[in-house]
Amino acid sequence: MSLKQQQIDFYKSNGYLVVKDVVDPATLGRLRATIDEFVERSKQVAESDDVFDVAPGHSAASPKLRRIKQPTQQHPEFDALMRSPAVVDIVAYLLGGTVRIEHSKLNFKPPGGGAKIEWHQDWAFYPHTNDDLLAVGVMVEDCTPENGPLNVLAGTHRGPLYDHHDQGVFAGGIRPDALGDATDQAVELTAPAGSISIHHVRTLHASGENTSTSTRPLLLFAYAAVDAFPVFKTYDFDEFNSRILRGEPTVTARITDVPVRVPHPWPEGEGSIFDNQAKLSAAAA
Ligand SMILES: O=C(O)CCC(=O)C(=O)O
Repeated sequence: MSLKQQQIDFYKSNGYLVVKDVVDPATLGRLRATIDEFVERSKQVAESDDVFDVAPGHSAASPKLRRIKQPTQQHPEFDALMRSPAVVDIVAYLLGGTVRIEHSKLNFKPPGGGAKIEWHQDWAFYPHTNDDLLAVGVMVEDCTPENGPLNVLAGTHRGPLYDHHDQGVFAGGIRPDALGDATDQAVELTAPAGSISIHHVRTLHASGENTSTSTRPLLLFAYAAVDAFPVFKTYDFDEFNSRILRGEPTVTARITDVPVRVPHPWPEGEGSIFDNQAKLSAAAA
């Protein structure tokens, strides 16, 4: 799918974009069936593991699934969509032509609550030599004002990098009092199933509770330009290059004037964004 110049300009000045009708109904049907299988499987685990992030108290009788980790590595259906021209063509327009897979995740917000996500910038988790990185949110179900859609603050991709540490440890979120009334300007990214949202890696974003009666799944695909190299993180170089979808491997990093703080020291344990942010909220309360 191609993007109009107006959509590219909108993304460049606002740091986010919503595009409708990207994922066709047949693919959506298969995604939903695959997700249902994982939700069933998650009922068998007692605590978070390599595949599932579950909240404390999770059980088959009272499931509290928060995330499927790296879904593209768990099932070909997710992997095919992350590599599909329908999505990657759009990403290539916004990243300047080259595309490398960064990572994927599938977040759940169950009805009547669901884990709230505090304001944060993805850049705080994985700074690179330049900020040509973004995340695509695939709306597997409708995203409505009631079911905890992604909220963004327009234009913040060009602003400061906020402190995501709390008491000297990386906390994965910004203290709720740090943004003041700026969050009054939040834009809700709502759209029908099959749409995608796109947010720049430095755009401030968050999401609230799900007050609806059905689960909100959000499949997130993060991509980087090929010449954006991670800061203070090592990879197996062949594996790193094997994730290139557009462009050629390079050893030349493009370095631009970007603010960088490294996400260290990393908190003890799983490092789940949900648990870390919960500690942050408790500290700020
Ligand atoms: O699932 C959501 O609503 C937000 C997810 C998010 O921002 C994240 O996982 O980094």
